[in-house]
Amino acid sequence: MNDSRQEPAAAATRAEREAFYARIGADNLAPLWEQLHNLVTRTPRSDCQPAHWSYGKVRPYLTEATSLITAEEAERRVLILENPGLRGKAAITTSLYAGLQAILPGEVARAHRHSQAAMRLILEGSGAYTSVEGEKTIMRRGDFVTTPSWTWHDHGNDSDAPMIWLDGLDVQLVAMLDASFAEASSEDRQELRRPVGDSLLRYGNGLAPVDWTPPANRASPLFCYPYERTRESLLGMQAAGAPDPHLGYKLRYVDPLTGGSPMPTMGAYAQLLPRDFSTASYRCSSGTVFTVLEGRVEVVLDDRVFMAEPNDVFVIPSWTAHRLVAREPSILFSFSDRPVQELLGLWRESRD
Ligand code: GTQ
Repeated sequence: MNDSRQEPAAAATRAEREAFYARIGADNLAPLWEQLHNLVTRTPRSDCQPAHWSYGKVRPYLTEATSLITAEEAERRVLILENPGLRGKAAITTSLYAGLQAILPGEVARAHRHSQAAMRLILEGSGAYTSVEGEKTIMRRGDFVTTPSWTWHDHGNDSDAPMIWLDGLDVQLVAMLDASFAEASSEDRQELRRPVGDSLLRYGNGLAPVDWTPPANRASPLFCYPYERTRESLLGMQAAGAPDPHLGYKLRYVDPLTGGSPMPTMGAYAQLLPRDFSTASYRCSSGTVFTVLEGRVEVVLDDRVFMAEPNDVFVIPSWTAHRLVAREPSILFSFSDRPVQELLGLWRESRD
């Protein structure tokens, strides 16, 4: 046969291979076979870890932050919720950012816009505002407020108490795509072009302006989803029938014009668990950030259990089996990258 044929690869020593890798490395090449199974895993393998932030623990730090820096100086006075498996990346999941923002009476967080979409879930206080594209929304506890990609937004507090909310942004998704743009406004507070509540009246009553056309940022024109309405829907569902064994009574926030998520990169959810209800084990491919609006929920993972109380935040990584056990009648808010995964045909769940 052909004597000039090359020796089979198995004959090469580790040292020979390493020398080869070093040589090709200098030419910006790498051997796939050394990492194939880390790149293409049988199931999701995430550096994101389950984590729990107790509001009782974090709240005093927020007070401390308010005495160390003004909202004006900080632009946004936020403590980032850093996932312990992703330290230094400002990430709560691999794809998403979360933080707790505090704004004191009289303070203003000046207007800016960026390609990152943001959502707020109001945890404490009542009566501060977010203005989005010239429309002011007065915020109350439990309200879900969006500032979609590239919309001007500023926050202010005309009430007489601090306001604290959970911020969720698609920072890591946008960074991964190298698609971050940002711009500061010349005005601290946007000039208002529409009355308070305008978008709720135009888009939140099962109606829409007859000539409505979808915006370029593919976001819902409805910016505020008042908690009293969300709560009413959850309680109505509870009165009408049995809960889903894995999810309890769970609703998703929608863009009323498309039925899709309020913003293309993040989905948001509200979930009611009756007292003593225990969800069956569940996991999905979207790492999910939760906060408790009402009640107390025991979060049961394979290797740990923790109790989530009102305003606590916790995160369940991708493909991590968990059960939620309501020790009191409970309402949870959550958000994730699920709409992105669904659009890309990637999203999966397992109802074990
Ligand atoms: O309120 O605009 O937590 O731009 C991070 C970045 C909040 C905001 C954050 C932001 C904002």
